[in-house]
Amino acid sequence: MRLSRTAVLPADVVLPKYDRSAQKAGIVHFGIGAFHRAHQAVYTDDAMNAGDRDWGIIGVSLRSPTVAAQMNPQDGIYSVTERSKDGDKTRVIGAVKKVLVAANEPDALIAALASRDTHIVSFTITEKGYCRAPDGTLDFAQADDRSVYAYLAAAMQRRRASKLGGLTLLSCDNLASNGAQLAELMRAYLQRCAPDLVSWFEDECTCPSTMVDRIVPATTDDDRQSIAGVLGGLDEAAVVTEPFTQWVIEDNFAGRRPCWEVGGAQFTEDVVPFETAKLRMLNGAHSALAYIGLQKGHEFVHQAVADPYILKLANILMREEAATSLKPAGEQNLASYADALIARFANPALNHRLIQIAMDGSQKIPQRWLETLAFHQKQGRQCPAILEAVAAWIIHIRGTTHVVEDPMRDTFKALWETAGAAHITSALFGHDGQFAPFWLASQEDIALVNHRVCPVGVEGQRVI
Ligand code: CS2
Repeated sequence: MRLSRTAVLPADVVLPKYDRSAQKAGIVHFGIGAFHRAHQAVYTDDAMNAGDRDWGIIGVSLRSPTVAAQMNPQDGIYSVTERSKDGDKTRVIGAVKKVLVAANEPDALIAALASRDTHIVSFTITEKGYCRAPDGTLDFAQADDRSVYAYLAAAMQRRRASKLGGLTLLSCDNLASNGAQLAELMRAYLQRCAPDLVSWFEDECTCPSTMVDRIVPATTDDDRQSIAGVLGGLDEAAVVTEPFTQWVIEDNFAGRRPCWEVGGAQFTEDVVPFETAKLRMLNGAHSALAYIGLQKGHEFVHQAVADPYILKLANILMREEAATSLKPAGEQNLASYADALIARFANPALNHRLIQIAMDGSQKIPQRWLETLAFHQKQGRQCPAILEAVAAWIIHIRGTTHVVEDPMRDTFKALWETAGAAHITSALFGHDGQFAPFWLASQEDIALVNHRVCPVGVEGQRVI
């Protein structure tokens, strides 16, 4: 049996409480991976369970047909399993109506974006999906007619022509001020490719910033098998996650929005303090665990934090380096936040692969580490824990210990070949280095990182 609208499920599995087929699609979501299915789609399901209507989600994959093949034969239905030491809790989510593959069905996608029923377009397209150049501006070489910007521009054209209202563009990716960045990038795209739409976009659309948080490891075949045991049938689109979930959203919508607060979402004037704390503490520690943990032979996050040396380093990174670079909002307590993060990382039931977090480091480290380093540098302070993580990342991107998945992989390979271990740190973070716009390392920082990247061998020679 395969999970679908007509599948008969065991009585103890929690199901949607609304008539799915009667719901219009109010949301188009780009990047319908495991994270969205375990996060926003659950909040949307909660809202519809509570009686809010017409917030069905049309999921979009830009190119890959994988998720469409997993979800469409199941009528968009899938399960979320929360996993902790107390056991598993599985629930079926009905919010997703269908999945479109943009590259194969551009007209259907543009029609969905331009529909009068659609109010919100949301995104979990990962850091690289925004097509940014290293300096953060829109890179037109990447932002082609198969990027989100092109589909959005085509839909805006139609909405304006049919005198429909604007859209709320809701970025749910781990970028600093994600809404403001999206607004800036969208504006840059329109200025070049559809200048007559710029003022319509500015007047009619909004781009709230959000902080999203839930740890969602990639689903494995073992997960799918164990969940099939619970459901009595196969769920190809199953997701596994932790019990914790958080969503802080800037309250700035162009039109209607679901009552996501029933599932615990917080609406606020200013998301920045939550977003920066999450990026620098949670994600900053995550990336450090990933590169240092992999180097020390660990596979999962819970194994890395069980290593006393790495645990100590993660605590220093979060409490002494990241937290002290932040301006917390009144209700934020960064010390208890760090305690809660360590407990979440240690969840023994969640097999979160370090290699999954190690992916796309070039897109992640600016907001996770480099902003913290730059902050402390201005006060004349060094951050030894982050610098150790930087060294582990530099070793990782050489590609000799693990496969590197990163849009800058070829650049890194070439840099390693020309600079060698002795000069790679300055090639990345010294004057004219790729990452110098975010953080220009001092001679002392370079020496400290170099010491790890290029240790001194027994004969006093640098080992390269
Ligand atoms: C992780 C995040 O893969 C990664 O880079 O740091 O996906 C992290 O699990 C989420 O941001 C948690 O909310």
